[in-house]
Amino acid sequence: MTTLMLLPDGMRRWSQAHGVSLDDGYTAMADKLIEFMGWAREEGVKTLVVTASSAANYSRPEAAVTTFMNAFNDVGRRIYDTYNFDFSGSLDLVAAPYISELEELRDKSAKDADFTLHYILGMSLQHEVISIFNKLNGRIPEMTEEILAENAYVPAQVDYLIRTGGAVRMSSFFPLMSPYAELYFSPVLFPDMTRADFDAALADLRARDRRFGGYPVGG
Ligand code: GPP
Ligand code: MG
Repeated sequence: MTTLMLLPDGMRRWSQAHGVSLDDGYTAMADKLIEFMGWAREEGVKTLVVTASSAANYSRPEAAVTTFMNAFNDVGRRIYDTYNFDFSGSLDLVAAPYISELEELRDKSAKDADFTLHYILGMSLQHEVISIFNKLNGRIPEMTEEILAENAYVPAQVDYLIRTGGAVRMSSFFPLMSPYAELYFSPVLFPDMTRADFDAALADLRARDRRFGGYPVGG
């Protein structure tokens, strides 16, 4: 029941390196994401959480925001009848037509599929905590871990997280309820990712000694 979270970074640099437009770079991302889903599914991943944007990404020029939103919506259109699809995040940051389409895709997606693609849009721990507080303020007697988990942007405990693009930081993509997610940082620009890169990431992640804050078993 592995939950894998992917931060697909590096499309602007990939476009520049190949002398193509940002639109073409994000088209390459969309194709790679579909390929990546096949790999993940083959490896037993049940839920793939993809960070489609951070809250800060919406401060980019409008054309750049349109480019990445179009690419992510396009992937949704290409997979909804094969996989279950869902999304969450700081949805107030996202233009209404994108949200309406994603809602439509979510509702008609293959609910019985054994694989779920889940987008997080406008990811930001600060926005997340503030929006949970504002949504529930006055409606619950006290916050509990269960209520927090039900309202968190990332819908499941993340086992493994892969960030491509070379940055060794979480930016605002940390999954609130997954303190023991194992992190893997790849230098590869996402559109260049190969099956061998994916296998190497997974082999590294699977070899980790996961203790969840406890002592080693038998130790
Ligand atoms: C970033 O590529 C990708 C997105 C907008 C998707 C989600 C964001 C993440 C950082 C995972 P980019 O446009 O930032 O390319 P580069 O890193 O080359 O500037
Ligand atoms: Mg980037």
